[in-house]
Amino acid sequence: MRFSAALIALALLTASPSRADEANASVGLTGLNGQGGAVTLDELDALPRITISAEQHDATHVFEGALLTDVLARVGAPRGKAIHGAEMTDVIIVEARDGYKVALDLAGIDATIRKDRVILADRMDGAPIGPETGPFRLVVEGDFRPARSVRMVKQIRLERLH
Ligand SMILES: Nc1nc2c(c(=O)[nH]1)N[C@H]1C(S)=C(S)[C@@H](COP(=O)(O)O)O[C@H]1N2
Ligand SMILES: [Mo]
Repeated sequence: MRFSAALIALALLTASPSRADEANASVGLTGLNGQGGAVTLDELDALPRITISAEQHDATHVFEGALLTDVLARVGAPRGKAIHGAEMTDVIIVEARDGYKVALDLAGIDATIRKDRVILADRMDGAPIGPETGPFRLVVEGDFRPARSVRMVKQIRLERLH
């Protein structure tokens, strides 16, 4: 009896992460030289905040977060004028908890090269994205179809192709 009550309590806890768990939620980061890092919800909140309107199944949603460029700076990713030559084959692999993966080119997310912005979002329509499809979601401004809008982002890795 006691054991099954404990099991039920455990199941409930697992199904609904507490606020504290969510605040500690993070995305793992890996730089070009394999250096590791992470960004938590609090750290993402402290970066310059960007708002993007994006189509999601015929509805327009407002996503808020930080530039992927600013997030990747935490693991030393090249940006701006530093992106040239060898950096032109640097790719970003964004991986989700369900195994979904999307690759982007580093040059393609840089504000000195392209107008459309790419953010790591933690809020949608004024509220946290939440644990089911978030707490982190990739948003690529200007995309017609949200196939690159990775839900449940778990890890972001940089790699140089050669
Ligand atoms: N983690 C994860 N993110 C994902 C997908 C997925 O299967 N897993 N599908 C993508 C595709 S193909 C689309 S069209 C959109 C759909 O997002 P929505 O369900 O919020 O409308 O999510 C994208 N992000
Ligand atoms: Mo899709």
